[in-house]
Amino acid sequence: MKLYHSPTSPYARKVRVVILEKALGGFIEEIAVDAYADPAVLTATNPLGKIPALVTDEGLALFDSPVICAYLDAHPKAEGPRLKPQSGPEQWSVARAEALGDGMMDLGLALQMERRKPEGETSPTSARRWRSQMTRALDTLPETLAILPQDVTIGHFAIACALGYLDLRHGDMNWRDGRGELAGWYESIAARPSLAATKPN
Ligand SMILES: N[C@@H](CCC(=O)N[C@@H](CS)C(=O)NCC(=O)O)C(=O)O
Repeated sequence: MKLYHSPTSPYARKVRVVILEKALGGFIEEIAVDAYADPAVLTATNPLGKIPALVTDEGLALFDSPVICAYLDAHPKAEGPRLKPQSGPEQWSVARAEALGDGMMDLGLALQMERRKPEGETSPTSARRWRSQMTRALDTLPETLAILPQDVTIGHFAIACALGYLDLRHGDMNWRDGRGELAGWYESIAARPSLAATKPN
């Protein structure tokens, strides 16, 4: 398999965490690309031109990190317990947590892209709205985490990768302020080898 990624993409980090958690590293070649330069190898794989994108051994190109994570979680060579529960109420609390983490990545990325825009093309109104959506999402994380299963899931990892992206790009948001419990949770999950090995710098 081949994974197109970038070391700073939070979505790609989530996939790389799953690869490590499921001991699939030996079966996947990780290829770093700059998605914003539209390299032919990426656009031929993902017409949307986004990373992460995975090419399976059968030659099927998969994209959108939740799809890739689900594929890897169910891979016949994957080790360890499923990161996406397949039934019961946990199936939906985990799916919801992954969607929330991914949505926070979307907001963080939109804010970062906004910064790169030339003067005159930015929208302070949109940026304000994205920041307030991010604050609201951060404030609901304790209750989101409280209904997740005890064992780690893709929901835990999506949220951890979203918080890691805030540390990387949006330190000025000071997300830990007034959120001691969440900061403590993050500190402990960030120490897992899969998250430590994929920490962007
Ligand atoms: N929903 C997608 C989002 C992927 C995404 O937006 N990746 C960014 C990098 S962090 C990208 O490739 N952007 C390139 C572009 O939008 O042109 C996922 O979960 O994989």
